[in-house]
Amino acid sequence: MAQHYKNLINGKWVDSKSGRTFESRNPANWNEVVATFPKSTKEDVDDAVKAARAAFEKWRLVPAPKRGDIMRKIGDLLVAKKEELAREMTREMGKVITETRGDVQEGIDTAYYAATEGRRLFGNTVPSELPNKFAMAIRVPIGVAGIITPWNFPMAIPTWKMFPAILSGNTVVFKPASDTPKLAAMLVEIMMEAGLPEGVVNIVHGGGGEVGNAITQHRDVDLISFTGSTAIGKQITKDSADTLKRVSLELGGKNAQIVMDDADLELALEGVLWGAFGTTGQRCTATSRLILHDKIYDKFLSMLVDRTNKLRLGDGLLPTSDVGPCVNESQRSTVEEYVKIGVEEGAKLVAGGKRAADGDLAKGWFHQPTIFSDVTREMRIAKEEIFGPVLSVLRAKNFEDAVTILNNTEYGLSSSIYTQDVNNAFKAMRDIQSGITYINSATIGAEAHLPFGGVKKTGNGHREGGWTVYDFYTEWKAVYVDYSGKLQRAQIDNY
Ligand code: UN1
Repeated sequence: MAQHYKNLINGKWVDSKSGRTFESRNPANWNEVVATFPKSTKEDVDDAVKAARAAFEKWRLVPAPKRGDIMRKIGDLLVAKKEELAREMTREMGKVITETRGDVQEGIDTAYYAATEGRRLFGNTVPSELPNKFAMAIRVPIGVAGIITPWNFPMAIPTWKMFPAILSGNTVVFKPASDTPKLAAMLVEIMMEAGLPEGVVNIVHGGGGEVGNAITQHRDVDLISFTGSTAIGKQITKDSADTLKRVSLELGGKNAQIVMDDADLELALEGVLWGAFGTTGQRCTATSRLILHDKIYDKFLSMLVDRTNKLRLGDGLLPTSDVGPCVNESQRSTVEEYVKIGVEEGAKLVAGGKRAADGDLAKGWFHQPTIFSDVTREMRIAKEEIFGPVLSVLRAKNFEDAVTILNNTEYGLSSSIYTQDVNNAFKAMRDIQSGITYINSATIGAEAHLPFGGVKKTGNGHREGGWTVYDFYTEWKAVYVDYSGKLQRAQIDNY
């Protein structure tokens, strides 16, 4: 019998009032049920929001350095359980164990960063224009944060959102992706073990349509942080208009790597293999387009095809696996659909292109790492996010052309250029339209203490990570202290 997890509401583990449940399964072996979870409803969300609201009134008064102490404890527990969490993550969503260890590490880094932020949360003091008057701006917590997260980074992304929210004095209602509920449950268990008071974090499992909507439409939720598709991001923006919530969105991408004719080709090759096929291409930051300078196009493509064909697909827990499965059947179908589209559009299929179902692979949702060459900029496979192991290769005449092709997308999360030319490197930093640019490194590899987020339709201007995320989770309050003992009218008595 598979293990059963419950929701956490006000410090108690409870089933959904609906009595319904759902399963989480292993994408490398669909017969294996990882665990079962409550399929929750709006009513369960109401209970969680009520608990979070009540807890907020106490939590906001706990000194931030004390909140930070709990974050440090969470970090310590994540360190102690890193291997167990990584193995369970591979079992639940498929990416290879070296990568799931990295995902847990990103959570650890975020916890320790939050711990230190407890002793900063800097405000500003500024001179007043009037005598005997003091002026400052301080950060205050906002209230209840609804946190809605995807399955591709089951540890990093929830921690990016929840830890700064909680450190800042807010309380949380957390709805994890229904493909990765176990990792979310394990994370919340750790947060409670570290000593968070009841109601500061609440978890409600279930689907986006039911639980997600109930959170985004809830009158008593003040903040929403969401990572997922652009379509849902737009819907959340509409839903939150009525209640004027503050919303942070992290949406689609169509990231590109440029390889110039002067690049170190071996290095660029390692970069694109990692960027395109790491996490089976299921990262917001994945390399989905490769833009090759005309002069090295043929040579680089043949190096790339050769190495791609050697990548070994398999269960991510096996040391022999380079690439794991797609997360579920529908994700693999999307990949297959785009392969069909690419062929119909006239791109040249030069590697992969099929689902992989030999031997044990038949048990899971495997798809071969796939490359299309001769892709032109108006093709759908050059423009739409696929979120799978499919790479589109385009040809550029020169540096300017390469940057124009790279920018020819409605998204703007990550980007990369391989070049030895320092002038072009600096022009790329200036001219590429994206939230993240790598020079001589792959499109993936964001570090927890820097801003993470994108421009154009990738987001709505907020950033996760580092110091920037604390602007999202706090409200600025201007405070004036007049110690003159008389009415002093600003703008009037002094001019
Ligand atoms: C994501 O794909 O949503 O830079 C997050 C990276 C990781 C985080 C990715 N550190 O690829």
